[in-house]
Amino acid sequence: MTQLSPPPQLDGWQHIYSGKVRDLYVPADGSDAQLLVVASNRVSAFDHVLEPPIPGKGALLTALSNWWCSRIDVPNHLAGAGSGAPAVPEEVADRAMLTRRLQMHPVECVVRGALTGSGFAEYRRTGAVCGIELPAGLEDGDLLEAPIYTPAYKAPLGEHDENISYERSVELVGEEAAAALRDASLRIFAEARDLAAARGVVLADTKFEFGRDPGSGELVLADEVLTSDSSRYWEASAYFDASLPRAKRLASFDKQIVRDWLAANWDRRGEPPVLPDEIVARTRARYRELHARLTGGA
Ligand code: Q0Q
Repeated sequence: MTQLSPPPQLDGWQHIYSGKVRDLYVPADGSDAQLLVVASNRVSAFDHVLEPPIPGKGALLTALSNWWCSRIDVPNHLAGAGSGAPAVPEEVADRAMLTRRLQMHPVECVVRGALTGSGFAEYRRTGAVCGIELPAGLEDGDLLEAPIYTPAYKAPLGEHDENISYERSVELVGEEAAAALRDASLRIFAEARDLAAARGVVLADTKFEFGRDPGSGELVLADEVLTSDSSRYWEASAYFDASLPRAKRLASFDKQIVRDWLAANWDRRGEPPVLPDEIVARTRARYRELHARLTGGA
């Protein structure tokens, strides 16, 4: 595994955890009502964090998540100024989310409007995804007749998340919460898909995470919302151009450029090679384009 560089010390905050691409802090004064989630510029693929970072990635994904939160009609975890939390340090202000601290549900709420990636792989093996039987003959990237909810169990640190059936999610979080997670996920997905479509972008799939407000018990949307790290977006003009080869139709607004380059230049043994400047620049441009397309450049 690539060694992670130590996360920055932030005035007023204490670092508690680092994922592959984000760092998590709590108020240094010991209060537990808020969290600071800081998106880094790191990029990961095939379970490795790569070098070098992608300049601007953390800020672009944070801006995109904030933008979606402002457009989607569901309670979210973002905490305004005046929440009583320490100030957000200036050096991370454009890539930090100040949030209320929730009790997180251990279920990743994946919604698929199209069949690709791990969902397509499972379908090819079994004809179903997370226990949902699908019609025969679907090909990689095909839109589904209606989006499907395909939850995954959030495995403990270092283990892989595991696709689960809806029934298994009921065992994990209870009947009422499981239904609420599913219904909210499908509703938000439909709202976001329609908004993206109006801007020439296909939202293929996404992963939501929800928590419970410890005070009110309300279900709250958490984590990054509809970013290109948590979602697959395709260019609609290419997707619907049947004359293009499938790989071009599914050209995505995420780290696919990085994945393709690594797949062609690394045997997946040992440490991955350093990304060339050109791959970094193209990946960066792709993140910027998605942000501009969806938000109108705001
Ligand atoms: C929470 N994470 C993510 C993570 C590694 C972030 C726990 N509002 C919240 C949130 C959020 N967001 C979390 N917990 C309680 N309340 C988010 C997945 C993982 C680094 C940063 N883990």
